[in-house]
Amino acid sequence: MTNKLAEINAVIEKYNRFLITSHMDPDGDSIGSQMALYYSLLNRGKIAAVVNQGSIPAKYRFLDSDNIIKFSSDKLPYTPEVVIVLECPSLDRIGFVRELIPESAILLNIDHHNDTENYARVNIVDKESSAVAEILYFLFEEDGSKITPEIAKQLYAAISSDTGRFRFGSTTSRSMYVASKLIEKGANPKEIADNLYSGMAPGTIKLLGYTLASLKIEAGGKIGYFAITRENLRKSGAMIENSEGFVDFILSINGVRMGFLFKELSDGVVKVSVRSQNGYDSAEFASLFNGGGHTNAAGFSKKGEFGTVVNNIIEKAREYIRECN
Ligand SMILES: [Mn+2]
Repeated sequence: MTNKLAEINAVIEKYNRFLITSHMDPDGDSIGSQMALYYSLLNRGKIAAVVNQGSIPAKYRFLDSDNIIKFSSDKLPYTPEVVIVLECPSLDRIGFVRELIPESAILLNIDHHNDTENYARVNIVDKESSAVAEILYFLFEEDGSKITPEIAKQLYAAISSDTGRFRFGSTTSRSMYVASKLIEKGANPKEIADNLYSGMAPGTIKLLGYTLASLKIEAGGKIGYFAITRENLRKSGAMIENSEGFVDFILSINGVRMGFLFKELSDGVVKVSVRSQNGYDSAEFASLFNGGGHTNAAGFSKKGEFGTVVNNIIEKAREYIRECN
């Protein structure tokens, strides 16, 4: 990886105008990584913008109190020479930001998904990294870029959120090493954890209650799933984006190897989050429905009547579990 890090730093050194982006509906790793890279580029005397499709979930808003990330397809005030795509397995996933990339731009891709395409001039895809933020730490270290307390905060928050508070199988001694270095450089674990995991609105807790109460267990206890219906969303008064992290409760249930959260969206689409452990592969399962992700966490969307879609997917999951045995 070190050679590629040097290659990316050489491109950054040579050019001045940058666009940073990530997958639509950015998560904690996308947001923290983009913010960290943005501040680092500024410290290196560069001009940079961050543009995403979607919005920032409430719990990550503390990472962008300066409103750096733009969610509009308006033309940039300059022509970017280099576009850095973070945390994004394919270029389709950046949505409308594609329209802001000039033909002439050099693309750089930094990711850690299982199925990332090599769509850029330089591609760093490191599946061993728990978060893109972990790769960025070594990118900054490679060329001696200063990791300010602000940058340390962003990277630490990204790693904490992508490892489910340092609990997922993706958590390695290297993730912990990087986290410890980030604390040395000014990240405050308590403050970041309070921002990420406390301060929930009452409606979010109500929605969590409805979601947990919807639990169903299948396949002799190996499959568990929750649903968020339009009805429960309305009753709770929460927004669908407040449900991030709910799915992670599913693997806390004794015996559950594969878990799902089904979200009934307003446009007849069902959004499905997949979690798995002990040899079952979430990304492989999601790929049956044109989705993707990691071994232990993946996702996809499917159009159709909510109950029918849920039943079909659970049926497929039973088959999948049988085949793995
Ligand atoms: Mn990530």
